[in-house]
Amino acid sequence: MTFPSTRPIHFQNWPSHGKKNVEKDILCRMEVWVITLILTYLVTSASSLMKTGLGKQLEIFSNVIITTDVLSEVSNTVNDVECVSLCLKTEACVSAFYRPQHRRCQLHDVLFMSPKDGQREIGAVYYSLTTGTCPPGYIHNRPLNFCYQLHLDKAKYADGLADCNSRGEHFLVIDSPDKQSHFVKQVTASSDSIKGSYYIDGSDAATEGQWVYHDGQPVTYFAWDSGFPNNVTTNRDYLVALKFSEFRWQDRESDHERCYACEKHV
Ligand SMILES: [Ca+2]
Repeated sequence: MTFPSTRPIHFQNWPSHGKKNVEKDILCRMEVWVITLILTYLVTSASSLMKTGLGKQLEIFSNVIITTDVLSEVSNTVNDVECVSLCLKTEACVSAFYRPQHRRCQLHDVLFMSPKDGQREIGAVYYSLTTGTCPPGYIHNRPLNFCYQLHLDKAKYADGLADCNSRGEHFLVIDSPDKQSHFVKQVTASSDSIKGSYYIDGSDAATEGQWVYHDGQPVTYFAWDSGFPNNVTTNRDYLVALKFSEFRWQDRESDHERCYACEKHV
């Protein structure tokens, strides 16, 4: 799934240093000095934010608020720029709602994908955090440092993988219990993403029973569903996180159309 309409926070709209004339009156001098200090602070803050990441507004969520999977809420937030900055400073934060009516910033550790899951709230805006090489619409789990995107348009294994490869990506590697827990939380956070099973990285097509990642390295962590793998048909050689098993893994065929997750190198 991609977000068709996004727009960045416009830091360039911030006021610039305009007063160059030295005022005769000492009060005016102080005023200029104070304004300069404030502007310097604001520009420095914006610059540091732009160096490390920023937010993209997901306009399909405009005037919508979702109150599940809340990491934290911060009151007396001045604007959406400050809200995105707070998200950036909070390592587990992936996305943020800014609620101007309440001057509140709401941080989340998942990226929501279904605006219909929310409630209507005039003025609410939603931002996906963008960090370095992890673009908007992707999920950057900074504590575990991996970046990926869920694709809800179902495809056969080869077609989904080709789509990932077209961007220099591969199917999502889930090589630890923490990654599996995060993946399940992300997938189940939205009513659209929970509807499908997902192809993830890992296959034993080359040698039955020897599971390897896309780069040939052996798979060392498995989140098998009970009774799996069973290889009941000869081509059950691909890892699938199954929706009916709380996204535990099964060995499955490659010819079924499923959702898939692509991981981008960070
Ligand atoms: Ca197999």
